[in-house]
Amino acid sequence: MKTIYSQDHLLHHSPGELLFGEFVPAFEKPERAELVLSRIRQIGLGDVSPPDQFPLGAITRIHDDGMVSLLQTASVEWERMGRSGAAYPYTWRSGSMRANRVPTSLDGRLAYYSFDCGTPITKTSWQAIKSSVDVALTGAALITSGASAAFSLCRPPGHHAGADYFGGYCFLNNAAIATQKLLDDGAKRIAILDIDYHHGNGTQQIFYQRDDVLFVSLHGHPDEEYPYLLGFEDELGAGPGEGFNLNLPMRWGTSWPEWSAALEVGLRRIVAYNPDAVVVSLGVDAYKEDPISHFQLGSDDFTRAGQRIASLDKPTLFIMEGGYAVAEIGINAVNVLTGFEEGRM
Ligand code: OKP
Ligand code: ZN
Repeated sequence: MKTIYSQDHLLHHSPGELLFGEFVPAFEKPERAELVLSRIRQIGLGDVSPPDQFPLGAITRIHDDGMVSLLQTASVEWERMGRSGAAYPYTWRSGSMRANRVPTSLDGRLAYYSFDCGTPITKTSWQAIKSSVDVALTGAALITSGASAAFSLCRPPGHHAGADYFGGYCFLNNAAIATQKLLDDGAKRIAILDIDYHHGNGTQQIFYQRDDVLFVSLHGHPDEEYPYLLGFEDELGAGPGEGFNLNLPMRWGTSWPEWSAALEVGLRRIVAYNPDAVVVSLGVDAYKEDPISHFQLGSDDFTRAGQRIASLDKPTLFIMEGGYAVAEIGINAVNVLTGFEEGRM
């Protein structure tokens, strides 16, 4: 399988995040993608190519214009105010605050368009954010031109980013943008299977009212796990999208038997939907040694997961999301891909 990768991801390097009251080094760091890339080369998964560049219109199909321009200018505005370091939001809008007017100040717009404190914008972040989208879109173009599978080695990740908010280390929703591109290029129905440990709240929100995208997510139960406010099983979609959202939340400590049973439920739902292609939000933070997660999957379980995803027998675009056990991130991510290839034979 072909991999799409850009070294521009190195231009986003978070100075750190606030975690349970302490400012700690960022878990989402550049070596993550470098280690996945070196594992791909080590086992000879296939060609690694750079992305093509796509117009901003592919992004604004999904995201609010004001948020996209904030991501581009925040660090310059931040510096102009005499501040150093990266642009961090300081407050957030919550349900009872007015949201019918976008603030004009920088801090106001950061409050309006973000939802957590772990997603700072540095001077060079935009170039990395844009390249991550291009990596996803180039993978989508491969699928449209007939590839049976492709791996978009995206960084920064995307599945927490909604139409008008960023957070959770995610700025733009790579999987959603790629999905929309597949539809715009002729697909009728796309299924997104999100196996990252965290709920893909952004992807869910973007497609919640639509029936041309089925969203299926396996994740830590929001009673216990980030992002806490979304990912419950009673979120089924709305309007024309009713019945096209499936959340499979699981408790801390979940290991392969229960996780794979949920995967089978998700796969059956996807089979019934009969999509033209499948987009996999590929996070490997369900791994037992992950420093911020609480599932118990082993490295071989990722191979098994890939094999089972192959049974769908659909063109499949893998998009890199999370995974913070850096020592094993290459093995775990690439195991999904090699498992998939084995399952296809
Ligand atoms: C991203 B992905 C707040 C940090 C809270 C965020 C976890 C984001 C996971 N300072 N943790 O789904 O792997
Ligand atoms: Zn995650």
